[in-house]
Amino acid sequence: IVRVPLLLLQAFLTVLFYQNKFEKAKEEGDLLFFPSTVQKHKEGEIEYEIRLCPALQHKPHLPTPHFDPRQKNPDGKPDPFEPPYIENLYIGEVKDEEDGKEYVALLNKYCVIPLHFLLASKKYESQASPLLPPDLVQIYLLLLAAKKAGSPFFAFYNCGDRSGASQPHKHIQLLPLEDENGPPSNRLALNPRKITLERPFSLSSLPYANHIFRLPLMSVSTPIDEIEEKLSQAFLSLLDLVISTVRHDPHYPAGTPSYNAVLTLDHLHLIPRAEENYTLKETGDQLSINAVGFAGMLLVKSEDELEAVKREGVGKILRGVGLESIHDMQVEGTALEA
Ligand code: B4P
Repeated sequence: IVRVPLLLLQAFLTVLFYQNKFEKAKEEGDLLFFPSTVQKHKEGEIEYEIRLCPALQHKPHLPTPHFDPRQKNPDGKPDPFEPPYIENLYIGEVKDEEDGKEYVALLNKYCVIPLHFLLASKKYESQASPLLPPDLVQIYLLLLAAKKAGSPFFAFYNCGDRSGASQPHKHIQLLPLEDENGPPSNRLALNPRKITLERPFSLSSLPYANHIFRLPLMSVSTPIDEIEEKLSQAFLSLLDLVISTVRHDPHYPAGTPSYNAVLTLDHLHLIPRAEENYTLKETGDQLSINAVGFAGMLLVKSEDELEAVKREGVGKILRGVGLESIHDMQVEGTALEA
């Protein structure tokens, strides 16, 4: 079987392809690069990363769009993930072998970490709709291909109007990893090694509701059907727990819940979201938190914001935009506590 994501990724990760593409897109103004610095910040068992990116202060703020799963392009704004694509951002396309569903891979226009790219559905789908089996398979194949190419990535999906998403057209994002054990929350999830496979669990050391599934070891030679079955089972069991969690919050608005998904080759994480933004007590600044925040990587735009975040505590901020931990609520069906 020709696994297209492998070929796509190999081409993308070729230094020459990437550097040429990246530099050309930057030079011609199609890609905006925002330099940043990173600090580690330990709270309890987790070492968060806080990225300071002052240049983002000049990025135009996109208002939260309307997320209507039934309506295409609900705000009537130009859709950056519809063809014709900006040639300088276009990486290539992949097609799911079973389902025939097509995706386009694009460089992230607003780039904080080089190599950040997106996988968008070719036909319009709503960002409020869940990840479907072909979505999960294609992302996982890309993660496998990236690891094989020696440049590991993780993937994330901001689902719904409280998830930190700014575009209504379905897109999954992929970021390169500095640590092969994944972003901070994944490294924490790897710790409880005694956890049995094929059951969701939560990390009780994190102060917000989180639902995690440890994935079996799969490789580029694992049959696609098997990858699809394992990932779909993981996603559905976690989505059930997200729904149970939001049902326990009497103030949660009716309709589809918002959540963040983080996918590595080890785990799928789903985090239910109550709010998009957190208002810092000290400065009054609003922080927009997306799935990258729940992967354990926060983004701030000034030194003052950075200091305020450290004083307020990243855990408290994430709890402020997430939900109460499931452990405090005795939700039926919740599995292991790590
Ligand atoms: P969404 O799911 O809609 O929203 P987002 O990632 O939160 O991005 P947002 O646009 O709100 O970015 P923010 O200022 O908070 O994703 C939309 C994606 O499409 C984004 O990646 C966006 O850049 C991209 N995009 C928009 N128009 C595009 C176009 N025409 N062509 C291609 N891509 C387009 O944050 C700025 C950036 O930093 C975002 O990419 C964000 O994902 C990233 N980021 C957040 N936290 C980070 C962290 N801790 N470390 C590094 N990067 C981080």
